[in-house]
Amino acid sequence: MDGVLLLRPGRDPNPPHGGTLVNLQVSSERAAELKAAARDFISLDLNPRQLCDLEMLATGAFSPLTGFMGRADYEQVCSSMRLADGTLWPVPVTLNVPLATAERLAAGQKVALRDIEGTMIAVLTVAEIWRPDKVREAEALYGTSKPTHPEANYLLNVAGEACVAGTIEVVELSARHDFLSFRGAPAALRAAFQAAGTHLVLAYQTHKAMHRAHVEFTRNIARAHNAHLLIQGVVGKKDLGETTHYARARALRAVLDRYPPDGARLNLLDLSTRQCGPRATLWHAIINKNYGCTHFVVGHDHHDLGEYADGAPVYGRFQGLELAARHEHELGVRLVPMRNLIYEEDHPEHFLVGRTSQRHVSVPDGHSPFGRPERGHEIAQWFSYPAVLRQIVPPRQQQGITLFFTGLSGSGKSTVAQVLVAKLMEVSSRPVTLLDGDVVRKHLSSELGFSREHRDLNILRLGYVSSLIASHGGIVICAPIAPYAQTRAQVRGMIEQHGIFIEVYIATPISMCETRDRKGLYARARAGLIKNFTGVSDPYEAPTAAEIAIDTSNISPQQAADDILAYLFAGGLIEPPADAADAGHVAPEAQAAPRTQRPEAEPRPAR
Ligand code: PPS
Repeated sequence: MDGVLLLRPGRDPNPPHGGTLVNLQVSSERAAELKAAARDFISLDLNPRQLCDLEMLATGAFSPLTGFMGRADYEQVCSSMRLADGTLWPVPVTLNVPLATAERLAAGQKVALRDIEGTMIAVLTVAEIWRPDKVREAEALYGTSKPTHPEANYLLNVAGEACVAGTIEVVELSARHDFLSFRGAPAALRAAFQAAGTHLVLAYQTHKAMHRAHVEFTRNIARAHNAHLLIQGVVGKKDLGETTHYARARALRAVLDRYPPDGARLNLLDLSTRQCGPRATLWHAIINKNYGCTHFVVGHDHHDLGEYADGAPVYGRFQGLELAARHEHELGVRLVPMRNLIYEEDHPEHFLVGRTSQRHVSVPDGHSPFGRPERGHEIAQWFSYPAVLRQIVPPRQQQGITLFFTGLSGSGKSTVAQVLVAKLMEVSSRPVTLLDGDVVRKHLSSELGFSREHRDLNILRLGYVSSLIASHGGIVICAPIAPYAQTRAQVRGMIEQHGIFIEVYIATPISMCETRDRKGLYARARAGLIKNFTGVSDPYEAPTAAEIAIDTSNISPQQAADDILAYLFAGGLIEPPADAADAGHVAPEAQAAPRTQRPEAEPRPAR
């Protein structure tokens, strides 16, 4: 690690991995030729991960790879972190497809690789179709083949069973519309460094925001090495409509003025990381080398996953650094280990290495000792910058909220939801969307019936629409029966990535629902005229840990809506208007403690 690299100013001080920067993009004439011929090609729609990989291959960020791997490279990479020709390369980059797709392909055939919108990105001329040993790959890469590791789970349960390899001709890279000034391909960045006479470049790669300690560390270490800093913000593998990366990119952009003029540059990296701990460290060092970096910052838990649910660490501390350090000479990149930093009250602007203090900041981890900033814990100003926090922790009142009602037919879901919409509109100017069960079935799920499969599909559609609204800071009220606990949990998972999820169990007993029977459905169900009727001839799994539970047997819909409103006020999720009580906008009881099960609503990162 401390070995000195021989860098000769004037020449290329750090050639790409394998010696040549790969460029798979073809001339405009060839692109036109391929587009014209594409009508007869079989198409493969790539998922977000595959699109990221293709872009990295296309621009040379994965040099010396010139395409998705064939079996020979794959096997060597799994067993010894080397390509078949012996070049150091730790991570398989394969194009996995379902067996049924592989069976339609043959060597020599041309395949159109398309993005989510159907645009042809590249043409692959098939050379090899082969089957990977996914269990062996998972063990080699992740140290486990258990699905508790999310990447092992993806590999074993989502990725296709066959792989396709061959020559790739890139016709047109996926269009980008955001942060264009922070998106440079390796060749462009190399040229920019060369034009500026920058021979030493220190890469700091992160998929999180940078706080004061990260900035202090990188600024000092870049100065100590007399190097320019390249902040590589990983924003790859996002789903359509996903907005998290905007907040992350804005947060990274917000620290740029903390560096000397021309001392640091931000680049957004569409890399689909693999969370493979030690191998990821080595891989990222290679990728950054391809971007022209001579130095690479490595944390003790570089791109780690933390712990499994039982508390066992996924990877050992420092393993990545140790692995990369063993190959440092061959890599030709100087590794710069991160250190834990100290905050000293006497020096509020500085984090000094190697001293003791109560306020100890673990830089690689980067989270506040007071809790994860993304979770909305109060953050001390010494930990981060207001401009950064504004991006990743917006005020609770601006975070998207989904109120997910569940309950039997006739329990009062729709009525309470309608009253709640009216009350929310009275007190807040935030947009409120009501997705009632009946209405959703009419417009979104008109072809669905009431089998378990169809009910689940219906609820997942509802969850998807809600997650989109929540990701833009809206308030959504859903009011389906949603009888299955597992499906409700799945929807919670989808939405909590984007905002706050509050389950509202309308716990009115079936006897009361049946007495009301406004639609006459229970009578018909009892008479056997409606099959699979929830509560009568189909199950309803009552929530056991809903944030709010309300039995409408003995309270009015207005009181029920006030209870929910009170929950939102108590959690600081909605700001009560200053004049609310005086002007009679909010019933006085709505300002009192709500009759709820879990009064503490957990704030979520906003996007
Ligand atoms: S689910 O299970 O969440 O997909 O159901 P949901 O979309 O909320 O639709 C429930 C409304 O459909 C009417 N309906 C039935 N409900 C339950 N079981 C059966 N078999 C059934 N057939 C029709 C009923 O009017 C429900 O509306 P609400 O407002 O709940 O009474």
